Amino acid sequence: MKLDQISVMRLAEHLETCELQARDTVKITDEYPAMDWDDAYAIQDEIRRSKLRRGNRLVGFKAGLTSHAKMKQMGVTTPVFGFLMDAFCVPEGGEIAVKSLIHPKVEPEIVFVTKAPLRGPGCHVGTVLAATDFIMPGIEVIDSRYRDFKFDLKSVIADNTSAARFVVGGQARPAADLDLRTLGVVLERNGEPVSFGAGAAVLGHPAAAVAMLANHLGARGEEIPAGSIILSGGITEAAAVATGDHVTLRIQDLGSVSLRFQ
Ligand code: OOG
Ligand code: MG
Repeated sequence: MKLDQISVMRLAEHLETCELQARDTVKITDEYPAMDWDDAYAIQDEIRRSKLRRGNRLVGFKAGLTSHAKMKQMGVTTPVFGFLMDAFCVPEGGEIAVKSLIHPKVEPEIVFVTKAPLRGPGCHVGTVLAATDFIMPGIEVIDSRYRDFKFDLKSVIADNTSAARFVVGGQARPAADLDLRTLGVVLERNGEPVSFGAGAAVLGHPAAAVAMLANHLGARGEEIPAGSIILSGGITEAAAVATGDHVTLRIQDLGSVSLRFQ
């Protein structure tokens, strides 16, 4: 750690205030270029604690920057991990007020729901599939608190990996019934397809992203509890949305899920 506890607390409060007030900020590494990975996750942990203190419930986790499309779009090379609160969850077909966010984008995700705890190190695709209750389609709404969505990895980790809202829906199916690598994915905005992909875009197999997440948490003494929702990462690059937009994600064999922006 390069930052003292006071700076960690101050940065966490700053980023969460930007989130809650829908205001952007410069990336925090501009002010603290020496901060390291542990500092970045310590800031994210502090934001998580603050939300828990306010009565939010932890419902799961997310992996991000797990596909080449996303890594290329954001100019980074390694996955990042964040947390999901009940307050981020939008009902299927629900509405999101664009004004409550800074510059939202949507991305298609394969969602895992666990039935047994997963604790790294040593998790792999097999252990993840064995602990998975079912798979669902999900749309993640990301909203970086950084100006113009420009950041480096440490800044985006501190900012809970741009997590803002998510919706899951469609059909829930056991992982054993599906080949997650070849599942076709279509994201539509206002009835027009905007991006296409397949599950293998996420680290060759989306369960590999969940295994990385479990190993990351395990290294920090945490596990993925049974009953967690896990977003395995955007399959294609994220698409910007504006007031009036309607977004639908269709995943082969898993139906569709949608959201509206007003
Ligand atoms: C970081 C979050 C990335 C994903 O699925 O790749 C993410 C960002 O792009 O702002 O959630
Ligand atoms: Mg995502």
